[in-house]
Amino acid sequence: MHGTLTEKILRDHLVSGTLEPGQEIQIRIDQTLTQDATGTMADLQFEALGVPRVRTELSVSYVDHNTLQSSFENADDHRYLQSVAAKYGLYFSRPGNGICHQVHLERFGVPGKTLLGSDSHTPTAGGLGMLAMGAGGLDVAVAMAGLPFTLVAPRVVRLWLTGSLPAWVSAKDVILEVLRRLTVKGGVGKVMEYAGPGGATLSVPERATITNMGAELGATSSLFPSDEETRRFLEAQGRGEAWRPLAADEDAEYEEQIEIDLSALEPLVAQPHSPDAVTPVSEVAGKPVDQVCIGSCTNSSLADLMTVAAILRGRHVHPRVSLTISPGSRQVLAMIARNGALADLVEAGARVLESTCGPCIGMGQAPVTDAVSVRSFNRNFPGRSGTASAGVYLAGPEVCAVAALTGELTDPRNLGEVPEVIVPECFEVDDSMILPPADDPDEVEILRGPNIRPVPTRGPLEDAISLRVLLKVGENITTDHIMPAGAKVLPLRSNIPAISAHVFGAVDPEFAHRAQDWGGGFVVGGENYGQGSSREHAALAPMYLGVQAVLARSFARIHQANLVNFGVLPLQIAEEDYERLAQGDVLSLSGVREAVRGSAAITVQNETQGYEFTATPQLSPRQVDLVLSGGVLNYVREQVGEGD
Ligand code: MIC
Ligand code: SF4
Repeated sequence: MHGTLTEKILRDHLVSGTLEPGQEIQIRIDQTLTQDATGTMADLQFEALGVPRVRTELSVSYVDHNTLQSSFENADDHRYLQSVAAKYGLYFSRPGNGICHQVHLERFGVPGKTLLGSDSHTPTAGGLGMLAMGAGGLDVAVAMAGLPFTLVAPRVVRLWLTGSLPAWVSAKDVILEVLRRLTVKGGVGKVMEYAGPGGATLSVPERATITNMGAELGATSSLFPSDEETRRFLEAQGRGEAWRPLAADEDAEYEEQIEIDLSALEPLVAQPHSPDAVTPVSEVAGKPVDQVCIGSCTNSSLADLMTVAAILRGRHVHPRVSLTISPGSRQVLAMIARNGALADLVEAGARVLESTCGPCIGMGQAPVTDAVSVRSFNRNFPGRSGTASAGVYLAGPEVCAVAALTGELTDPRNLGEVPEVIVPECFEVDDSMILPPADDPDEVEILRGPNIRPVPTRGPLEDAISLRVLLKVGENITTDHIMPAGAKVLPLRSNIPAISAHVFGAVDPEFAHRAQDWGGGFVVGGENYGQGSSREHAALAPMYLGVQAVLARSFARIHQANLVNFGVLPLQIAEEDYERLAQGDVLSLSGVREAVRGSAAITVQNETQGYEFTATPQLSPRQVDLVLSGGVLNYVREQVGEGD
């Protein structure tokens, strides 16, 4: 990684370890972000650490996910988050102010700094030349306490962009092309570093669309250099002083190089149910569409919505299509309101929603049965829209807008000239929905509603475990499979006993009962187990149900860390062993603690089928003690206890 931009930022922040790909390193975190769906757990954990004030340069608590208040839970959580922010020194972005990643890009991101967020799309800020990463809430809470973040030093890939985007082709098509080539596993353990003359032609929000969806590649992060375009964006936000130039050295060494000629791209879509099932829209043209949703942290910038408005202006949404628009931030909404684009959207028949995640996380707008829904979002995992039978296509805002007009997937190039959009030189800045921390923290009382329950823990890792396989799942299982989101389940994010009833809900509704009846057990998975979101509930709730270990062919980075943080053992198994295992098999593991301590393979006896195989703990040296203690909270308690 010598001379790469990634190396420069990591070196500036290195606390311990060697910058060799694959080695465990610790880095200083300058900024953190949390959002309401993961933030209540993060804040509860931060409170438990007993630190009086956050020790970062900046920590922001956003409310953008759980904004449908159909009962008291979400409102209670928001009030709790606001009181924690005031007391412990976080800025609080109120509900309605916008989606965390969009607002962070606009108002807080700084080139060359590190950002850790309890949301997998935190690398959006990489569009500004920031090294931004997603993590579980507990890891973010620890970073808020001023402690370094541990990660495996990444391999660095250079994505060299040449040419410029043709008419009707957008930044979304760039990242869809990368996903088409590399798949949802293609970025695991890597930072995707974009550069080249083509990159220089892209605006910061366009770059952010690309770095945002690096999460779908499984990448640790994605970033662009900080150049004149970055300066322009920061100056337009009234934050010119935050700018500094940053780029990789000319002779930087990369593990892999990929070249993309922007001029050769065409409008693409990701087909149901994976962001890497990418095909040109022309190949699926003519497919009737029921719903179009535009927004999300991927594509909800001012330019995106002005482009959509310009396409829709003077036309009307097809009678079959329900079109929703979620502006990325209050800034975007205020500006389209003033410049008339909002009126164009409304007149065309769009349903304008709050500046929040909304339909992206199934917080309302579940489409009709068997729907085809076309979304400018980043994830189309099964069931995520709230309608199990729906098929979601991911596309750029242009393809979405045109589908809303024609009522079918359409190659937008058929519409003729692309309408020209001129983004103003200055954004309207109004931070009045961002509350600074209290001046008198001692006076602030933490306000907890009945929905906010303590974080459960388990006992230390046992040496001998004999339990059944509760469930066997396939490849690329997402955290949406493990711990569904949506309007019904999300309000339970601060209440693990309640939310655990929904674990694997869409895959096997009997899972939670079976786990309880069988006294816990194991989950068996294929490759890239736990890809997708950072939600630690996908580890915490199975742990609460007694899941002792996950035996999988490989794990996604954030989910692996979350399993360890809550004392669930991640075990790697070979393909043939994966094939043989079946739900209900009784597995006996012995000498577990010894094997974990020595990073050795564990012998597993399949009592039901009568054979033996091995499973290898997937743990970094630092994680060994955590898992032996039964998770970070136990580990910290032990350490504190020993100190007494
Ligand atoms: C998502 O897009 O899946 C989420 C909701 O933003 C998650 C976080 C969460 O589950 O709260 C993510 O991406 O990490
Ligand atoms: Fe919100 Fe969707 Fe972005 Fe997740 S991916 S932060 S749910 S807009």
